[in-house]
Amino acid sequence: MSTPRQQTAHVLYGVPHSLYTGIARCYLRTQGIGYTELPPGHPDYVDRIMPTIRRSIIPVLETPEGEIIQDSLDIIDHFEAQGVPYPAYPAGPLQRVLAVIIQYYGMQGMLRHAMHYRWTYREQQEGFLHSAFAARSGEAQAGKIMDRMNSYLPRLGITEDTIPAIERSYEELLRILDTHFTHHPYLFGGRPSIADYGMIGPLFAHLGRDPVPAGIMKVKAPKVYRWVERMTAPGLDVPEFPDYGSDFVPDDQVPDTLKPLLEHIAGEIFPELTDKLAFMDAAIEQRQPGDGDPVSEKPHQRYIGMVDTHYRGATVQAGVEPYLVYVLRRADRALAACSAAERQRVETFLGGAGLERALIGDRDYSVDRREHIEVWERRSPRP
Ligand SMILES: N[C@@H](CCC(=O)N[C@@H](CS)C(=O)NCC(=O)O)C(=O)O
Repeated sequence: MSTPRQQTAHVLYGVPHSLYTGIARCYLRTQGIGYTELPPGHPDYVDRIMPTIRRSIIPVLETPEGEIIQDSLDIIDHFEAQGVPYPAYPAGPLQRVLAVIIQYYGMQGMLRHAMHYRWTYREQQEGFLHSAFAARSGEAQAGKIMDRMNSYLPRLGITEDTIPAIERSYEELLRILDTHFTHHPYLFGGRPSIADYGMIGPLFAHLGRDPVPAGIMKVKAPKVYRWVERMTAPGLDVPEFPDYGSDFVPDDQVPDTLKPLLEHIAGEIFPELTDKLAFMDAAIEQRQPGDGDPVSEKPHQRYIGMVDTHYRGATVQAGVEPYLVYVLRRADRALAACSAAERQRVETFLGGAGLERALIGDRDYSVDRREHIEVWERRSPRP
């Protein structure tokens, strides 16, 4: 094993075409945190990081003090706890809960769009993808890894039956966001929130970069393309909004142009999310895991099973990832910190937007991360 790097800046292990690395990278750039990006093939990653986190996954952040953090969300939370120039969690409970739900949509729901546009159009963008994968894993391995990625499509619910709906969804999303970003630089106002960081994952690494979907974005939604540039720039990149300021919209209000996005999300994440939660409820009931038990047998296994469900009316099978609980529990925690009156206001809004079932709520389990591994939390379920 090699000894820890003598480093003065943070190291981000990742690659340009990785969805979750993009989330962490945008955050570091926005906050002006110096970092060096190294690929996961680097000896430091292979000899030191991988044995610590017990799987090969990116992004991983290594701090100058030698702390190792895997998970894009945890990397954000690490810096939020220290204080940053542009905090990403809105203080208002409604904005905060909605931001978590939008973040979930970006990090989980939009995997389908990202993977579809990358791999279904493989032939048209083979050279671009090959160059990226060869840079990460070498010429000899690139083709094999690309084939493996390609083979994930069915378990993500990307099939002949769902592809037309996925494309309609992407184009509708672009229309909605293009209107929104005509009026606001970021989703909740003057700086990126966790909602923006969730959405930038797929909208940068795949949809904003791979030739076929990036072309669609540039032609159909130039303001969204500008937001992608804005999110990947250092600090705030807002020449179109010189007087806007860097605050979230005041008084915990929801911008009118964001409401169609919430409708879009509600129309798409159900019944799939409800079905996945029901599957997880049953698995917990049957397996009765203890507090701290890993969510899957091996750390790299992200699914605990497959569920038959629907995506925009089409029948699909989808892998059930306990990680979704890890993301969405943040909404419950925001609500738990509210007064009864605030809670009522948020719940009424969620009910009106058809999003109340996005809360994990009163279940006797949660998902935590301990020693870099996702585990069931049974002790005293949060919130
Ligand atoms: N929840 C993780 C997901 C990270 C993730 O899925 N990373 C992908 C690349 S974008 C990866 O390393 N996959 C390899 C694997 O899981 O074996 C995060 O947010 O950091």
